[in-house]
Amino acid sequence: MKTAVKMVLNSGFQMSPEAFEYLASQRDPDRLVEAALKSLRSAGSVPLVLERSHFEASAPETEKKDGSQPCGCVPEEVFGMHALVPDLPTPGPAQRTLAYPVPASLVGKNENENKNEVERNGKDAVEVEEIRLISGLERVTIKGKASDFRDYFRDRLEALSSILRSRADVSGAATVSQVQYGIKWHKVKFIGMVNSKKEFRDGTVVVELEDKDGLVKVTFRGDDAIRRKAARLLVDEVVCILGATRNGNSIIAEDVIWPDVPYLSRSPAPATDHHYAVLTSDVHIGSKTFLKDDFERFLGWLRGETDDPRLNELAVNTKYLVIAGDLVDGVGIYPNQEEELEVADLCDQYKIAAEYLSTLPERIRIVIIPGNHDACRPTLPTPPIYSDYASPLYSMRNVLMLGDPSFVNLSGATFLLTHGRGLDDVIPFLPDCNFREPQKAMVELLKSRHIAPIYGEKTPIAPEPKDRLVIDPVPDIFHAGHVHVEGIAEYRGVLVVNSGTWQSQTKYQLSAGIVPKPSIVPVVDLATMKAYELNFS
Ligand code: D5M
Ligand code: FE
Ligand code: ZN
Repeated sequence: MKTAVKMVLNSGFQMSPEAFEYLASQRDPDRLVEAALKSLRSAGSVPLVLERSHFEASAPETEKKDGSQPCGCVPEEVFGMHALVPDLPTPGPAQRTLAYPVPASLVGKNENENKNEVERNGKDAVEVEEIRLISGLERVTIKGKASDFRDYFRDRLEALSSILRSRADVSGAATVSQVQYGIKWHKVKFIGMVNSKKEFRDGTVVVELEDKDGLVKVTFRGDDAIRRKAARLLVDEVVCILGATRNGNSIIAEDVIWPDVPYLSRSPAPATDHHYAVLTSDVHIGSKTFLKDDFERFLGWLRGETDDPRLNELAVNTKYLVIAGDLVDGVGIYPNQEEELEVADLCDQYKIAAEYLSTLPERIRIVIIPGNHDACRPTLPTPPIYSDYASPLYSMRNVLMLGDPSFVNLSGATFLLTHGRGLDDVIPFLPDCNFREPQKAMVELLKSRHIAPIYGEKTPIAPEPKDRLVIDPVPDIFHAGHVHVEGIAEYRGVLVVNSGTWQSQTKYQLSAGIVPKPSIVPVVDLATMKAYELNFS
């Protein structure tokens, strides 16, 4: 019971007396807590106080009785083949955390293959190979009017406020426009969006926070701890400020609370056998600096062409290959790019990409999202790569083309996939972050619960009615690329992976002092969530 209660409190929740009584009457209270926390995490928005029902729902008998999925995902709609994708309706707010099963036809499975899998694994292969799409196929078109931006930022404020309010330490927080100035040195606690940030010579930082009806000035000065928090604050992110009113128009900050992810001890994903997800990105096929030999060696390994039994074991059990953008180098991405292209035609680049990927066994399901070099619109969120250009990929039965960002559950592990363009914008503003260790900045994005918090830098954002760049639900694995430097971190039970590149240093990168770390591939064991790094250079 002690462990169970500790787990609840460490995760930022409180527990009702009925819930406590119920847990105390159970044989394995810590297991129940673990299961309940896991299912709450997959459900996205979380309550402040855990009730008896939260634990009851996680009891194994209940699960068996009604056959419901632990995360409450409703299989409302079944996707057909890729051809159906452009006709999908714009998802409404209620669909944010819904999951859809992707039928076997979409991921290309045939009966014989199934039979072999069943024989090898001794269990039902359909269950093992489950791919559930949470989001990533939306195609929302917007006009980009001023009112669209207003509504977009209002939704961002609302979504991140609601994540903040699920934290026990934010309970009772007001909003910016509810802050009362009347009394001198009156304690205040409120949630708002950072509107601006100014640093003065003496180290004082003044931040303006806003909500839809008001604006307050907050001053950060004093000890190192509060200065560090001020330094970490990003414009356009949403936080909770604790402080005191000083006079009629300003507040002295005492603490900042970010939305963050709740701490959850990781229990292994439902995959019980060692199934691997191979994560990569930034292949840049078509570029003169594409490391063809290394990439071919990598594909050879996935096909099982290696003498090393340990490496072969990883390849044979690889279920998924995830490509987080910049599959090709594209055309017209930067001035004079043609001088650095080996293949000048965009369709030819995708043809070559499909030829490469077609050499892999069909049992490996390939998930591809767009990067800024791919054939797609330049704004985030980005729908899947245009089928007009990448038709050879769309014809592959084992390829799933998704947008940026995407939430997809592979064999029980929820992946957040994004190319990572937001990293270019946040790294220069984040203390202790740099382009040599992009995984550190990715951890900061998890704390902000947003993949592109700063508006108006390099990454254009489409003002859709719902802010799909909010990190919700909390993923098991956060996978990005773009920076061309491979790196892995673990943060509060989330495996954070930047999957590097297959491109050597470009002229631009040389002039900007960017040193890529190419040809290294992170491989994740979905049963243990351990990541390996394989070097193909
Ligand atoms: O981006 C690879 C990395 O190089 C990423 O960190 C951005 C940086 N990069 C590349 N080209 C530019 C330009 N023109 N301006 C600023 N930063 C750049 P990739 O998406 O592969 O080009
Ligand atoms: Fe790239
Ligand atoms: Zn990129």
